[in-house]
Amino acid sequence: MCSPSQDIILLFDVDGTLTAPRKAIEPKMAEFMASVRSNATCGIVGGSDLAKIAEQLGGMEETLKYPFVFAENGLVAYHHGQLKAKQSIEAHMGEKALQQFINFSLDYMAKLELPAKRGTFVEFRSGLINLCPVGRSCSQELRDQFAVYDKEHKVREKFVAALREKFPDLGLTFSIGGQISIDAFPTGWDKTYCLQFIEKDFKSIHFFGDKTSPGGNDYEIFSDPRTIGHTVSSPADTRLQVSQLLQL
Ligand code: M1P
Repeated sequence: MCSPSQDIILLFDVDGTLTAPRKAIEPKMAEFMASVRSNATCGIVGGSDLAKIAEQLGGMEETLKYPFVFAENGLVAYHHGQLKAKQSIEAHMGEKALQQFINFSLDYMAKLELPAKRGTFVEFRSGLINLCPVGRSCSQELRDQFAVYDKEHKVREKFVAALREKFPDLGLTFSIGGQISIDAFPTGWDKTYCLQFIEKDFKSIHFFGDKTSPGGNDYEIFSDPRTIGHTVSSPADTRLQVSQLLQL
């Protein structure tokens, strides 16, 4: 095995880039990524927490084979399996503002009529708050159903508009990154947050993601001047574009 080049680093989003949304990585893709890791330094930049990223990437051991794992956009950052930094939205916002925000969100979601609702409408993470109108404990079938319903009825877009109107001064950014939820986090705590951990050590930083248009959770890092952004349409497309880049 040759050692990976230290000149470039390849950063990968998870959902829609390495895996289908919220699904586990396919064996063929996992095998491909192992060969990519032996040719270039690689990192993962996901909106989810580490446990969920690991669930999708074949377990914790497999996930920590990536030298850099940036969970929650890098607000929880690992280098060679060691926790390097962790941000707290709780400390940043303070209890009062947090409760106003959570109470408003729960009230807004309580008034929504949807094809189905389950549980866990607010998931509090270290660096962000995830709001989920259908409830995170929904089945895969209800997840897919909500995604279709949301495309037509713009449930999340309207929710974000209401949040922006209600809380213009909280300094929060809202991102519709996945299929069923909204991530809310302090402005600047998007995926570009992770770049501070690597920008001095690599000549070029390539980023591969599928939600690279404005409003998508890959947009900021994709368009950041410190990265070379690649828009992919699926894990198969990621394979193709990475193979071309590294001439594998
Ligand atoms: O793709 C990243 C997103 O994945 C999940 O989104 P959803 O459950 O809506 O499909 C969440 O973990 C979200 O926080 C994350 O940004």
